[in-house]
Amino acid sequence: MRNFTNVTDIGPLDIAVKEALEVKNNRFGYTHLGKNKTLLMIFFNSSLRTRLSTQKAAMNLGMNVMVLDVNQGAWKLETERGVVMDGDKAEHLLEAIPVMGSYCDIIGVRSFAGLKDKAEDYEERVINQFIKYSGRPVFSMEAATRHPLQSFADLITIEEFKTKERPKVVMTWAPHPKALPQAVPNSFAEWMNATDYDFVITHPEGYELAPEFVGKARVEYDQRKALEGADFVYAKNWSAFADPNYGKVLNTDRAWTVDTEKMALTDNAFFMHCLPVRRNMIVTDDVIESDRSIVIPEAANREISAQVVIKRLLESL
Ligand code: AN0
Ligand code: CP
Repeated sequence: MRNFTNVTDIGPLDIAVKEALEVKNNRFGYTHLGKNKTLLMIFFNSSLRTRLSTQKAAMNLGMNVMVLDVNQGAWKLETERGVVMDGDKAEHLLEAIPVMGSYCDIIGVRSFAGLKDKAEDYEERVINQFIKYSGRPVFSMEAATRHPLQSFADLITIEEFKTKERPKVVMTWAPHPKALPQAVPNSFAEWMNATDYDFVITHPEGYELAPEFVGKARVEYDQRKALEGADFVYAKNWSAFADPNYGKVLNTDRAWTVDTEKMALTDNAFFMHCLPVRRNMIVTDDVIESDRSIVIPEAANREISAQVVIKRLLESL
């Protein structure tokens, strides 16, 4: 694997999940792969899980790890070519990327959607520039339109907890006070559509995701109807995708919050969320603390998804 930005990069999902479960049982069995190799993790945005789980995964593989928070201590970076750089940005990404590439063997990048310019976000300009100019394998730690390490961890988690061959998985929009990217729901949909699960998306009118991510999923605007018989409830907020409201918060209606009454409509479903989660906006205390909440094992699997991805990148160096 040369780069990892979406579901197709990982190949057949049954093989990837099998490898993940193997790695989970033998985390330190591959330290030879990372010896004298350096991972550089670059963050344009905040992170708790991605930062720690990816660093841990790389350390499990015997790698050295460097972390750069671009907005804390580095020069402010210009990303657009052709700009007269007479403002507050001291360095251009086009120099910074090959320089960063020269100090490492693999690069992880977190760069969220700006939610202002849909074309710029959906062309994945930032991570694509890393792929083009770094000379190194690059993996996404959440880019503008996808969060594949999260989706891979979600898939591993569902495979571990499912009791039916073909579970019903419902991704539900839930309210949040601030505008969030579509990366997590886009990516989750992309990965679920690559399985044979019964996959349903529910959200209020106006929150339709890009058709290429919705794919073959069923879209049900009635949240209660969507939740009927669900085996997994995957809650997430996202801002509007459709024009003219791209990146906007259209409502914060707590009628969409996942609570005990909604969970009672399901087939005793497990509750999932990528975290960080705002309690009593996205999900009530009762549901996230219930014995059907698997948000902690889900987060723990971020170490495993990252380890499989970095392992495969190391194997292809
Ligand atoms: C981010 C998002 O929704 O994309 C990261 C989630 C993993 N969430 C927030 O910014 C709260
Ligand atoms: N789920 C996730 O990616 O969390 P962080 O934003 O804390 O990395």
